[in-house]
Amino acid sequence: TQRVFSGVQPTGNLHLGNYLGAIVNFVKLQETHNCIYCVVDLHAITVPVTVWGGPDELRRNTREVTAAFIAAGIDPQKHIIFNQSQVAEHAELAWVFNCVARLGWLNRMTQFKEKAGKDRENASIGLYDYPVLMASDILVYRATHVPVGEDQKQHLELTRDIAQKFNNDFSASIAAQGLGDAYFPLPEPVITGPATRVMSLRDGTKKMSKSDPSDYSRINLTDDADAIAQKIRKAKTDPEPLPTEEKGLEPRPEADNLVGIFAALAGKPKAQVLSEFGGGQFSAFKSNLVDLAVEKLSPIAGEMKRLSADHGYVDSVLASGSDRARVIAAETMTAVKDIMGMVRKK
Ligand code: AQP
Repeated sequence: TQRVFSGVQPTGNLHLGNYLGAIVNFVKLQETHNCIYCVVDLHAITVPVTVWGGPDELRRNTREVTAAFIAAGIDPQKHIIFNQSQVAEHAELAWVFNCVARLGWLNRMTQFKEKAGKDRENASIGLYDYPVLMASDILVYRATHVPVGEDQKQHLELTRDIAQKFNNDFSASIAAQGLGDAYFPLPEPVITGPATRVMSLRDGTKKMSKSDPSDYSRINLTDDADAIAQKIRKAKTDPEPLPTEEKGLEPRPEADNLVGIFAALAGKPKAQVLSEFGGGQFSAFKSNLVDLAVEKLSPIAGEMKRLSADHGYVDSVLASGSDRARVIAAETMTAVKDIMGMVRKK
């Protein structure tokens, strides 16, 4: 059976990159798969508390991401929406995987290098271990498909390496338990669509990011129509007209980004967007993009606002999702303990 898992951190400023790179695909996959979508609060706390904001912010942001999932169209009754800290098995399996993953593998992770920056001695151990916790998020549900943005590709490869090493190290025991040749699947990243890596509106070479100090660098999912319009109008471009062919976007990161955003919001390929707007000026293209973005994003912003204020409802979605997630996760932990030879009450 195919199962989808993915997560989003409750670290504030949920933006168009999170939406087009990940959440849009979460919504699509629920038509064909059983899906588990997680607000990864244990991941959020890997950065300094001054950055994740402390308890009030964490509560607010957890409810906001949950609201975004529902507002974007994920059905919390058919699928599971929950927050990571309510299912203890994520952290438990992460410990086991800490003993499977190799230091050399983690030393290659580029996100750690970027997020730790120059002051690496001062980074939390959790930040370093982030990809191992992510592997356990996915594998505790034995998920087969993981919709993510391009930036998470390397972490998915590590997840597969961990799954494979566990399967190899314990292959005899897995077989002896009657679990076949391999216990964990090797999960596939689902990185699709014209906007798998949305770039900053101020600099086409930088990823659109929650932590960029300039609010003009990103479109937040909570932005109103005026904010969306202003940010798109001010978005950096070059002076040339839009190219007529996709090839022409290659040396022009800002143009490529805006065309990719348009294509993703309109649900058409970039080539089709260029066949409409190629040869024209950015001003005309941008005003069409404003209309499209407002049409697609305003209803989500409105619904997010309404839902994130309704703590009773949002918290009950998370509680019910956690209860359902925990059943699956507990089965996996039991099997892992049996496979590894950890004695338990039967
Ligand atoms: N710019 C992006 N384009 C496409 N996809 C993106 N994702 C993030 N940024 C982009 C995808 O969104 C999902 C949730 O990501 P996260 O909660 O881990 O957020 P993040 O990657 O920490 O977000 P930022 O904005 O990049 O935060 P900072 O500023 O802390 O670095 C993931 O699937 C991710 O790929």
